[in-house]
Amino acid sequence: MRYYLLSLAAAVVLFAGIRTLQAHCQMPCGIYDDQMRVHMIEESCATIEKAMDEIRKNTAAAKTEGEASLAAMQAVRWIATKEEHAAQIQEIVADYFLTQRIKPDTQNYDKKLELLHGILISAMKCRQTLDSANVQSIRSLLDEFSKLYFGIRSSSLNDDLTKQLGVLPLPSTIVLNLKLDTLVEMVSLPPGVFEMGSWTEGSYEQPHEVALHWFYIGRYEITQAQYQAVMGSNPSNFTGDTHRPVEQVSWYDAVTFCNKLSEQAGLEPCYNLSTWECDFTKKGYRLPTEAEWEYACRAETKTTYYTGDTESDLAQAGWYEGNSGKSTHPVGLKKQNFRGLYDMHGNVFEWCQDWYGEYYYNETPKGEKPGDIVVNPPGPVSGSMRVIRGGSWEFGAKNCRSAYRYNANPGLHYFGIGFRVVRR
Ligand SMILES: [Ca+2]
Repeated sequence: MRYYLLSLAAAVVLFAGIRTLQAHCQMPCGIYDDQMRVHMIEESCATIEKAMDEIRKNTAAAKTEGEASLAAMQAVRWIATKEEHAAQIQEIVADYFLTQRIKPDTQNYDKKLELLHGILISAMKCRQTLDSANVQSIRSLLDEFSKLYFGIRSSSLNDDLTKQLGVLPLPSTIVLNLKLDTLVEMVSLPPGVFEMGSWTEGSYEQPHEVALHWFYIGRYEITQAQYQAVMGSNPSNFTGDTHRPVEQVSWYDAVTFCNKLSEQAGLEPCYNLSTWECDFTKKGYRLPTEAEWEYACRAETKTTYYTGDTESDLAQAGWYEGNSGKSTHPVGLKKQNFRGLYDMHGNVFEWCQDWYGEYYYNETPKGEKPGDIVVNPPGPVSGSMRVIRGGSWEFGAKNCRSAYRYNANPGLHYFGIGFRVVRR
């Protein structure tokens, strides 16, 4: 009886293993749904735990031959289920997080690898044993990994700040379908602390720590098709493909677009179109603050560009003087960053919410206590120029750096300036 059970189990395990390999493609659908992947691992843990219980129950001594045979069948089903879910955990960790999401130049790289490796080992033990301690081990490793991956990344944060920054909401992407099936795709960024600025240029790029609440940001620059769908016109210089970014839009045009987009989505607009003030408490679309823009661009990297430090790294990520052929290009053709954003380097400069303050980084308001980190800095209270970021098709490599700051008159319509939107 025992031999029969074991050989049947082995056959089912083998079958389940093959089925798992065939059923999942290498590139999971919706690959930026990080939180969904974590949730799937949690669900698999619960299923494995239940399977372990059921297998134990069913392999306990049965009174009659009939009962034993039925129990054996039940146990085999649960073994297959346990096997399948442990394999799913291994697949998510190996094919999704380790292969696609965890990059060597991001913070806590070694620690993240160590935790993910631990999960792989524990999942393997779940396949081999009925010891639920292995499930607990996956849960605690996953919890630690999630804190590093999604959460606050500075040891200097206190509980108050952690509370203030909040947690990342689900879902991790939202898509607004405009007229003509024109989609505005937004990616959620987790709350966190990062070093804004660089030592490359003068003190106006003075590095300093900044904490940001979670927010959504457009995966792409706003395209001409999107602008046309919302505003009913396309002022761009480089026409011919409506997936190129819109340009020749002033800062005022950009925020007017944001308000109209909010109305279409049934959200409260952020801008007062008489005073041009932004109400950050509203849930509608708006331009990113300068800090939000750089946080989104860097996506945890500390290098000059999100792809590395050299000009050839930039060439992979963006359209700039060296590769643009003196024009914009359809959005999304270059390499995305770790958060799945495109064209943060080059193509068109992007309007930011902030007034430009040359010395703002040195004057950035500090928290109430010494050593506190500024949270969601909104930029100077007044000014004459607005910040633009990221460089453009006509600018050189150093102007496309993650930390590079530039500015323009908010009334300017220029063929090198467009924008992307954010919302809460
Ligand atoms: Ca850009």
